Amino acid sequence: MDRTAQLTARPAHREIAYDPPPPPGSPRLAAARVLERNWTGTSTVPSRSLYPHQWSWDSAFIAIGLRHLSPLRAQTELETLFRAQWGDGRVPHIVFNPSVPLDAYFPSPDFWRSSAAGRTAGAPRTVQTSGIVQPPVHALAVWFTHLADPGLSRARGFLTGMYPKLAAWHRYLLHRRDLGGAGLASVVHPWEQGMDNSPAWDAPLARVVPAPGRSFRRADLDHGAAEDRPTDLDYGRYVRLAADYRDGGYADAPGAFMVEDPAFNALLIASEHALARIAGELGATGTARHARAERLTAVLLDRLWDPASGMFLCRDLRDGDETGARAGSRRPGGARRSGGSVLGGELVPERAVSGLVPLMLPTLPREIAATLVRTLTGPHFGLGASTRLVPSYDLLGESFDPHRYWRGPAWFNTGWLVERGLRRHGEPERADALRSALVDSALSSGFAEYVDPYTGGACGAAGFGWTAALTLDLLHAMEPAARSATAEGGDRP
Ligand code: 9WN
Repeated sequence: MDRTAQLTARPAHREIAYDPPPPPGSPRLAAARVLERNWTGTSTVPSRSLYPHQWSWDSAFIAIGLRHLSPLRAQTELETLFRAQWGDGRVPHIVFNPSVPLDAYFPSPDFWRSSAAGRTAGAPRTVQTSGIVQPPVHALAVWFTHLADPGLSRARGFLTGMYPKLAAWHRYLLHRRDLGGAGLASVVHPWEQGMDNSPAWDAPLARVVPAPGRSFRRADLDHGAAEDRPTDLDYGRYVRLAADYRDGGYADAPGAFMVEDPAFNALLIASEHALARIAGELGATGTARHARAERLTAVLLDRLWDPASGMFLCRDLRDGDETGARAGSRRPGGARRSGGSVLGGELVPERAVSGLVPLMLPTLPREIAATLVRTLTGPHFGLGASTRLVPSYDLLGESFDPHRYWRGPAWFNTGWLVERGLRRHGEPERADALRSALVDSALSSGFAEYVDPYTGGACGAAGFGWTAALTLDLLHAMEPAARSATAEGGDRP
């Protein structure tokens, strides 16, 4: 597509011109077809059936792949998401498509009631969203998308438009969500961390009194096998937590569930490095942001590193806090430490893939990176030994299940993050092997949402957005021209 046409093009339903067009029958074409099917005109749904709206971290991963096909669409994807940003800076985890029937996904817009319940927090009036967030992969995605076509990006003012929005997003997380007082962002719902049903949530969730089953209807079971999805009891707890948050006006006061998670914070740190790069590109200095990212890396180590497990763990801020043990007790302004003290909580003794994601961080001490690689390739995760992929949970853990949501299967976004980490920390052969395994299983599974870590068998939704997009990114990196390019060191200080 010529440059003028790209600049003036309005994204239209299924009207896509790829430059260069993928050859027929190629893996690239197969992935492009998934992204084409899932494109709505302004953004990409994770899955036409199971997830028919725009999801926050999905869109970031999708843009990272889409940029290789259409930098304009990748920019549009991210701009659409940030048009739904709230006044307090939060980026909602779902942006609802008003033309999708209410019963297609639960919880639907009439559950979240964002524009009314979120008014004080600055929820937009014209678009309906959820009120919780997802991991902040966005600055990284914006930076990578810019690098795919800097000329187009500059001509459209892409970075100039996105920078203040990204800065407000990070500010929200680093201030309003620093519920523990140590500097890390906390999640207040398992859906916020994106690995919804991880065994790491079992103990913190056990304190939550579930909403009665008759008070809601799950839509996910219309599309997914019940034995692969979270249980009804877990869903009742998810609903209770979200309803309490909503009924408190989405105010970020301490509540029944408050967890500092390693992947969520590692992505925030990597994105802070990317934001520093974006600032530099816009003529400002990114030094302060790089320095903050380095400080946060040190806090992450201090708060979440567990030498005995050889990896990072989640910190449950409510553990040992009797006053927080009453489910649903959200005490605005209350439980937050007095006098600026730090909430202790306890590490959750469950090995989940979240604890390996910080391997992507550039300023991780050498011995920590080496330990993470040992854990990844040891018996608990088995990479290169019992599996070619990265399981979402400890292969030896009591709760391991190769098919159930985030309790064992391999996901493509976490695999992609770990692949980057291996490459960054001097493990190119392991990274190459993981990359090949990710591409092979994405293709053979029909771009499944996730796969059995042992067999690569497809699970969840087929034609899944980030699986296709990240496959494109990995395929691109395998091309000789990309291998020699250095452009992407965007999250390096
Ligand atoms: C709740 C959309 C999302 C992903 C999450 C994944 C799943 C939703 C659900 O689907 O979560 O947000 O209904 O289970 O766990 O990571 O963003 O693909």
